[in-house]
Amino acid sequence: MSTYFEDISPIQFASEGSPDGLSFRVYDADRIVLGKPMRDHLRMAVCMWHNFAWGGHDIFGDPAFERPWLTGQWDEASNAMRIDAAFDFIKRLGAPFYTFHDLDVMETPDDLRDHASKLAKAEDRLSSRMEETGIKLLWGTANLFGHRRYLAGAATNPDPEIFTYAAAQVRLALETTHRLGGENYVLWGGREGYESLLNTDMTRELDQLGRFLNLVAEHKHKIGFDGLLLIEPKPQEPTKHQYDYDVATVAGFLRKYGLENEFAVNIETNHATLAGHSFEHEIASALANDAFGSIDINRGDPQLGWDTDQYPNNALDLVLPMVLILEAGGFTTGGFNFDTKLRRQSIDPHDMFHAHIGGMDTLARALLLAEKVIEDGRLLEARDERYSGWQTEKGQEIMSGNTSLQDLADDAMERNLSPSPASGRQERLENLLNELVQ
Ligand code: XLS
Ligand code: NI
Ligand code: NI
Repeated sequence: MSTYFEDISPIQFASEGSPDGLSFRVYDADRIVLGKPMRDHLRMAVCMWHNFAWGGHDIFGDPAFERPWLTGQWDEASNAMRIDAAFDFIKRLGAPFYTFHDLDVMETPDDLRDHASKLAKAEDRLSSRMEETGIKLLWGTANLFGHRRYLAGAATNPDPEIFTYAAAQVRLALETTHRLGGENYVLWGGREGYESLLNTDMTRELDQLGRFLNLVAEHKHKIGFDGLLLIEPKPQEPTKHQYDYDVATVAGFLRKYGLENEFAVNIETNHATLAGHSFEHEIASALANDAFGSIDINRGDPQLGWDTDQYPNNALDLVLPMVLILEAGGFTTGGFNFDTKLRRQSIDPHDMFHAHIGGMDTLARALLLAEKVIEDGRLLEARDERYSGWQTEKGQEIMSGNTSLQDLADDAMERNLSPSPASGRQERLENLLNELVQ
């Protein structure tokens, strides 16, 4: 087993905190909230890529993190060290799940057959570490964007041979995820998008993506994987126009290609921001489209227009999202994945703990505040009250589909209807929310 984190004791809940900051002040896994332990509400996962595969390089600078497994070589020894260190970290942290891309956990492959055998080797190691630690897999995915073969996309590539290669890679990643007991499989649209219409046939590319996702759904059923298939919307980056722009775009796309019952969405907080939406808007949009699946809980920076993948640290921002999720019955197979990375100057092993502890406490605090809002009931009642007209016989008749436009028009004429507007009371409700989260 890894020794990299050995001076860090398992992180415990201590409401008063501890001088070194290495304890949870709010996240108390077994604490019951609205009838369920916090652990089961939040279903938190640590991602392999930013924490264990990324070396802290950026577009201007070299890797900044000196981890024993970041040797510059993705060989057998460094890969084994990486997987062991990850499980050691997650165990000490006390998060129940992890997430990975195929290429985060395996040695660099020479070709496709080599990819298959190296992934199988990685699977053995992951499987042993999972058994020893009890840590489970929230979702797996395939990296279809890093290698230069995917410069012009994977499923949306102009070359069917690259589409075929991507199909092979997804088959392997999906089957690996299935055998490891993964609860979901994610497809983030990597480089499925375009830079310029001078060289892009958008209609064709969307048809290719629809075809690809249909193939993935067929295969899921063929192998008996009963987790959710999730698409992760993002508006731009790496391409200028990503096809999976936001939840609404994905929902429309899924319907066009007959996939609305096969895929749900994995919503990332900062992807919502980049799309010009609030996070809660994207959640509400997924719920409205029966497509709510899972969440990547990394946030952006209000001044920066790219994916900074920061740890959540403001519980107030997350109260409304949490209320929406709880009202909808919570996660089924989804959870909160920390698709987060450290700031480049946070080079100590402790920093990775502080970052996740802060993120987990923030989610726990948001959960407790959401519980208050729900138990108080006034906010949700006020919202329902706004629509109370629709509970009347008249309202229900309109929605039942048994009235025509002419019926409504005749009725309105007959009664010479002159309804008056009602206040939306937004400021009153903002004050009420502030009162509740004191
Ligand atoms: C990139 C995405 C990515 C996915 C997994 O912006 O967030 O990290 O979550 O491929
Ligand atoms: Ni993500
Ligand atoms: Ni992202």
